[in-house]
Amino acid sequence: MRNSWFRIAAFILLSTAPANLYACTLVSDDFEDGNDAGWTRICENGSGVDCLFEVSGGTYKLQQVDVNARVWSILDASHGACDFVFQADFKSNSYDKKVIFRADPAGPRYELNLRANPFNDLFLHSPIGDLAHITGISNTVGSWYTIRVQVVGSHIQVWVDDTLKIDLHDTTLVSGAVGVRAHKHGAVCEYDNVQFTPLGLTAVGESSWSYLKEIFR
Ligand SMILES: [Ca+2]
Repeated sequence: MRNSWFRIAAFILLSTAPANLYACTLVSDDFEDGNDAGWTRICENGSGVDCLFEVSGGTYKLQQVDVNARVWSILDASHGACDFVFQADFKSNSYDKKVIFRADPAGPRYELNLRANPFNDLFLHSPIGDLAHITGISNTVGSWYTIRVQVVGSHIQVWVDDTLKIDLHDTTLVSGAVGVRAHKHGAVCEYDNVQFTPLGLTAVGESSWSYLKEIFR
């Protein structure tokens, strides 16, 4: 009987595993190859000329050219419902610096915005409103900062330069891609050293697969 329950549990695990196992893969991009292959450019509320995407000098640059356009780009390999760590370096010639996660190309997404002096704050937006507003994070226009997001189920944690700034739970969005997003008309937001690491079953490793395969013997 005990073995039967193990088989049932393993069957459930394997039945639900593929979305997590194959939808997400480990990706890093330092843009030294001069292109944004592996990314999907999105110019919401605009046509191609209303948003600017450019890889030059080893960084990824996005600009909202038209006042009504929303410019963002999502990392193709991060599609799907998975837990992950997403890290990027970013800077802007204005005060807004954004990354997004659990993003649907149709629009809904979480957005993180690290705003430079005089604001010196960090916002976490969801489609239904602001989830967090952290003040006192000193940062300046034109300087690089590192932002890291870890999402496990409903648990969202955000670090700025290795300091934990946001730690909360939210269930508004349960899946979607990670990405970068320029904000503020005319401003250029610049990205580098993007790393996406899926967590969960993919990160557990071969030992767990050996265990599951052993159950089915
Ligand atoms: Ca680079």
